[in-house]
Amino acid sequence: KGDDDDDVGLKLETRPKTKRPPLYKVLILNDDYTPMEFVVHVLERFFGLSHAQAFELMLTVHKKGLAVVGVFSFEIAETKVAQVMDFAQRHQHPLQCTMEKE
Ligand code: NFA
Repeated sequence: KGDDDDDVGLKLETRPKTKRPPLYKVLILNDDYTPMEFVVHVLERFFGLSHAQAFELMLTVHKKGLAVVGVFSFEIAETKVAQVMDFAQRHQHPLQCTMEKE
């Protein structure tokens, strides 16, 4: 492709930019000390799960070692992690909650 033209080297947009913001998985990790009922309560309280859903997901974490408990924008994920970590610490349980880019 020659360059003996009069364009200014700028790419014109073709498709419209509709890039969505990245999503983040929030994970709960198993440990040997946090009571099962406490984890169920956390999942109900901070992730809006029913008691049955929360119990099932708690058991998944207990058996597999960890599970994704929700997928959120960065700011919401960060808030969920902070809320769970603060709540666990206040109750002196070692429960761990983290986030990772999806
Ligand atoms: N493993 C914990 C127990 O047996 C329960 C638990 C589940 C802890 C999920 C953390 C996350 N008491």
